Amino acid sequence: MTKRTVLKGAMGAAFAVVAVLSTLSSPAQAASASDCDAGWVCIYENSNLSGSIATLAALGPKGSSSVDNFTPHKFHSGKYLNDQASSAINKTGHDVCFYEHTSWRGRRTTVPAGEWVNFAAQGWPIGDLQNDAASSVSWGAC
Ligand SMILES: [Ca+2]
Repeated sequence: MTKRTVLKGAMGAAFAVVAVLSTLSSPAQAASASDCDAGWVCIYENSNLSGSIATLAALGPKGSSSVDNFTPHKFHSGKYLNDQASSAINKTGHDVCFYEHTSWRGRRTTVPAGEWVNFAAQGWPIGDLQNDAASSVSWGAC
């Protein structure tokens, strides 16, 4: 084996290690604030903007309507959205309000324009919507 061949073999092994480490540090379905595009309100399965994301057309750049029932909607992972939302980021220019029940009823929390919130029943002024409880959303502060 020539010195050149040995070097190539060592480099190949180094690349293989890097590839494995990249896979380990990027678990499937992981997400963060940077995964939410400008112009959207993104809803996350877990707190601190982690887990799978749900993007509803009504909460996108062309959205103007509210969503009265999360039941038919899913996260990108395929998991159903209703009663599973734990955090949300608002990359639009308008406040939105999340509600505990369908048809904009129950406990509620505003996600102000340009900000993000954990749904953790923190009380006024953040709101008192609990974790894994959101079932509808409307534009405007609560
Ligand atoms: Ca959740």
